[in-house]
Amino acid sequence: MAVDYSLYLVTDSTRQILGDADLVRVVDEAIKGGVTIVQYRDKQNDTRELIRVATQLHAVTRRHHVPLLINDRVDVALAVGCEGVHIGQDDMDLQLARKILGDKAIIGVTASSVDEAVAAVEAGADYLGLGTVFATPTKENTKSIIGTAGLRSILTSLATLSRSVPTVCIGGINADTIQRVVYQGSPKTKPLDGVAVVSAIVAARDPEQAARLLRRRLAEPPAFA
Ligand code: TZP
Ligand code: MG
Repeated sequence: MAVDYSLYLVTDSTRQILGDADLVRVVDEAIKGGVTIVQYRDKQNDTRELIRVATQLHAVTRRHHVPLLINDRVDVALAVGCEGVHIGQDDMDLQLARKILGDKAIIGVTASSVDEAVAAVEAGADYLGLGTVFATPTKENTKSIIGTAGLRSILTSLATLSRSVPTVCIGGINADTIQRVVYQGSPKTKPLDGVAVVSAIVAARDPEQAARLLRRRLAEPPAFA
């Protein structure tokens, strides 16, 4: 079944971003507002807690027929039986993750350069997360800020490959910046398949409305040009 990457929610469990809100509820509301895929990203909790929260999130995402992926942790994805994982350059090797999770799993890879993106496609990634586009307080130890120019050069290189892989971008994307990353204006550019956000939804007072606004911006013609 084709995966809809158009509005990709990445979670954050830190109180700076989540505030007093309950993560499971945030995810439920965000999906009601138009989120199409969810990645549970939690760098703090221990394994037992990760599995507990992921199981709760999976109950919600399944109800809405939206895929749930786990950041970094192939073991947690396997334990929970969710749809896949998202791995970075320092995480488990893609082929090993594939061996563990099987062909049906969705395996996404973060890429910050043309070389990383091409290698991930060749290794069999199901989609790529491209970034960090704009500097963001949500991810402080970001290795590389690629900007819209970096994003464009990766997309242009990917367009020359024989295998086409969906792409989403991440980093500093919100209602104000979303159109700048989506409409990059080059006919040679492979269009993005989606945008990934953390704080634009997780930190919002009303995650459902925040997701709706992002969807509206995705559907509107660009406000600049
Ligand atoms: N990877 C690159 S940037 C980032 C991740 C997980 C965080 C993006 O957070 P925000 O709040 O959408 O800028
Ligand atoms: Mg990682």
